[in-house]
Amino acid sequence: MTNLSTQYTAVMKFLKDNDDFSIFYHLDCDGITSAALLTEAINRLGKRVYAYRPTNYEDFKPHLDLSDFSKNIIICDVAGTVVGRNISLFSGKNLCVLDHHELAEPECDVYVNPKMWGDDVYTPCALLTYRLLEGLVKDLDWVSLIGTLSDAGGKENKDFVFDVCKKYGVEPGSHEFLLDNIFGRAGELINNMVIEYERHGADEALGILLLSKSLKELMDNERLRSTTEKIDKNIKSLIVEFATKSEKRDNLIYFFEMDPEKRRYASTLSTVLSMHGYGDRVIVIMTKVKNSVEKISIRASNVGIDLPDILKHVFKHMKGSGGGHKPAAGAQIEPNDKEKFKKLFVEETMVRLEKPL
Ligand SMILES: [Mn+2]
Repeated sequence: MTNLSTQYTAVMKFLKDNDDFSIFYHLDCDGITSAALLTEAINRLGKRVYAYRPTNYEDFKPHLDLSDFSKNIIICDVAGTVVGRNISLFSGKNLCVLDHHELAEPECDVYVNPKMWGDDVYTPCALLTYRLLEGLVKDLDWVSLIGTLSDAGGKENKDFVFDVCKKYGVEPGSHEFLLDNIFGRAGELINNMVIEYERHGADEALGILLLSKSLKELMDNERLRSTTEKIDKNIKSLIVEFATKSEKRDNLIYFFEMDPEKRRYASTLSTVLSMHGYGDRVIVIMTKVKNSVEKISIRASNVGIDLPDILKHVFKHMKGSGGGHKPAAGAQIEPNDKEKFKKLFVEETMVRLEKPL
């Protein structure tokens, strides 16, 4: 039978039998904290990690060159299905995959996913890694909690959140996902590094995390603080710009054309807007990303509409593509079709409103 303890044995064997490791981690706070926990565990076994690779799912393509990486690769927080589809990339390597997404069985040396033993509780990779390697990194519960909260794992893992908060004398807060505490804020600081400096920022955040001996030291880090201040300043001015320049239709839909230079803030901006005053509105942020592509990001958190369905109907009448989830979706059109898109999007939304305004 497969369970946490059989997989612990398998991971420990992988770590003890081998010597040089490269860690591939997902480019977000859950991936970064997972990589930090793994690194500490490896170091405490008297071994080293020689290379890191922050990854997007899109990276796992045939052109990904692995020749510069160690023979032993650990991948964390990337869906096993994505690894499995691209398994030939890793031929000749020893591979260990730690994952919390859907169950897959990529042909690798070690695969760990709680769903293997029927555990369907939402368990971010930082919590999985911690539970797996607790014997080696017990004191790093605070690192695991930062990753767990950042990946929206607070709601389903309240006991863990409350235990760690109690240990550090922290009030867990009252947010649905228990994000309104210092651990949640630490996750924001780390994710901000990725927003501002992308792949390089992820590596830098991992380095800062590994050098921080405590949560306080992490929170006091000058680089993390100044990056967050920079982003906050930019978001604040974008909110003002949104309020004055967005184009309002039917008191419901707000179209906003964003400066391509600020594109990396689009997702944060729409989240902040939907939390502050625009929660029951539809926010449509449009950015020209190439001469031929206009990218559109749409949020409708509390409106009762199905965005992918609306987009499907819009694209029956014009060129473009889109999809996503009911309250959050994305689309791509040609820049010349902006007005056409706006008109169709308003029409298709208004006929599908489930509740009258
Ligand atoms: Mn992730």
